[in-house]
Amino acid sequence: MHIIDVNSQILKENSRIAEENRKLFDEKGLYVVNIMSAPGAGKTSVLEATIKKIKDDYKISVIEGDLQTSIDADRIGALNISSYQIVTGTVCHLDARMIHNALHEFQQDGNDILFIENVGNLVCPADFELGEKLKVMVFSIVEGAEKPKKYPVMFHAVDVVLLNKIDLAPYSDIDIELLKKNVLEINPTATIFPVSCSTGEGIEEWVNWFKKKVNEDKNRNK
Ligand SMILES: Nc1nc2c(ncn2[C@@H]2O[C@H](COP(=O)(O)OP(=O)(O)OP(=O)(O)O)[C@@H](O)[C@H]2O)c(=O)[nH]1
Ligand SMILES: [Mg+2]
Repeated sequence: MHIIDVNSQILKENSRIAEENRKLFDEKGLYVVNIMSAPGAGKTSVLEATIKKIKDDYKISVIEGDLQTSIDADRIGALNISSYQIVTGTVCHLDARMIHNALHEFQQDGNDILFIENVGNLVCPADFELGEKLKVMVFSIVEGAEKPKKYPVMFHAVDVVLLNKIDLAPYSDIDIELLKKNVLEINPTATIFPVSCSTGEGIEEWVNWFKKKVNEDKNRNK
């Protein structure tokens, strides 16, 4: 009996389209950021906090991925930033084809940064390359210090981990140093920022790092 590994075929085809997306992004000089997390960890809140701080310096647009509703795209629209909603229905992640198709309608000429907020899910989105330059994970600290060990795939795949909701630390028994240690055990090269979108703590540090990274990577591409 010959068993076809459907999963690896799907991922292979996805990687091929992601490469096409990457070429297109490079041609347009567009810096693409894929933001992932479990539902409710704070992806849209991080986007709002980040965009407020950088929107005078860059021309930004946002693709929102959700199972249902345009609630997050509307939140971004309220910042006067153009946004495009991909409704995935039952699919628990965005894939490269969805982004490719969206770009037919959602033109990016003249834009500097495209943020993609992935579907809220701690596992599946990490497997699907979109053609992005930077992968950012938002992790709500109250989810528990052991989670990097239990759900290593996304922690392993990303460049940056934002440890969000640190304002809630006094109300939980979370050990943030242990959480950082566990993240680095899974991904020794991850850049980690403890932040709170509610109080703004740590946002300046993250945004300064991000701006520097965008400028460095863009210069390298020239
Ligand atoms: N206390 C506290 N609450 C926060 C913080 N950041 C976000 N929240 C709250 O957490 C909830 C979820 O935030 P969102 O930004 O919608 O999270 P999300 O990851 O975009 O959610 P989905 O797109 O549904 O997966 C909201 O009620 C936010 O107000 C934070 O730093 N501290
Ligand atoms: Mg959201």
